[in-house]
Amino acid sequence: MQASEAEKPRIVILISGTGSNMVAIAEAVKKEEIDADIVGIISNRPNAAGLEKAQAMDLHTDLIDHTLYASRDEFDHALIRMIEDLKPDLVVLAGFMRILTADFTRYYEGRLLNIHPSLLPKYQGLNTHQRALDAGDDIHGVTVHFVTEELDGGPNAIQAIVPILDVDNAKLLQQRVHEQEHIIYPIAVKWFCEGRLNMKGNEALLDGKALPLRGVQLDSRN
Ligand code: NHR
Ligand code: GAR
Repeated sequence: MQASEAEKPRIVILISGTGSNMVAIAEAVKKEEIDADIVGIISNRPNAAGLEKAQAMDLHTDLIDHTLYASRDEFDHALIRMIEDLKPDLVVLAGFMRILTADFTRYYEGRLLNIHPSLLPKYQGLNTHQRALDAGDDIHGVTVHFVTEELDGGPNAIQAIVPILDVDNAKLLQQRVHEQEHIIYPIAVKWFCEGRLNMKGNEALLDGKALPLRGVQLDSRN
């Protein structure tokens, strides 16, 4: 391997399901829009559809079944060991559905990103699309944020706003949010790999400047 290749940022992506965000990031790397190496895709679910998609893209995959561990602590420590074998510079949660312990989030602090389907700090946790509809909101969206111990509480890097339509339901809304996810997650990963995006204290910085609470905001209505 050439020295220049060896120096590329190393990305590990954690998934639990479909893996469409993983694919969006992998395609951006393949197209050289992101200058990085994806060194592994790790799933906690044996039947995650994303595993086959990763293999079809010739990416290294690993499986760590959380049901085989007695506690969250034991699972997270085994997960850290599996990730460390891959020596990542960045760990990306892409539809990874296990809450992580403080030991894990502290270990990867500042190099751990997640995508969450709401305009954080609104609607942390699960079932976000239905909750936005039930609240009568006229906008919804998706956020990429640095992961800290506080669930969906770490500093935001980038968001996309998605309009809520009169005819909407959770499924339709989720589909439109998903399209935006595939745009903003590769952007955030690219910024990180270029050294432009980082976390300091409890703030996300872009080009050395603290980002506002919501992060950089894209508006899909424009
Ligand atoms: N861990 C920490 N500490 N902080 C975050 O911000 C995290 C995290 C782990 C995952 C992704 C997340 C989201 O974007 C994420 C962010 C799963 C759950 C959950 O309740 C909540 C949030 C997120 C992912 N999981 C259940 C659990 O018991 C299991 C649900 C299932 O398997 O379907 O872990 O929203
Ligand atoms: C995405 O919509 C992501 O925002 C969401 O899961 C989906 C995964 O899709 N994440 C969460 O809900 C985290 N709690 P994907 O597997 O196709 O990338």
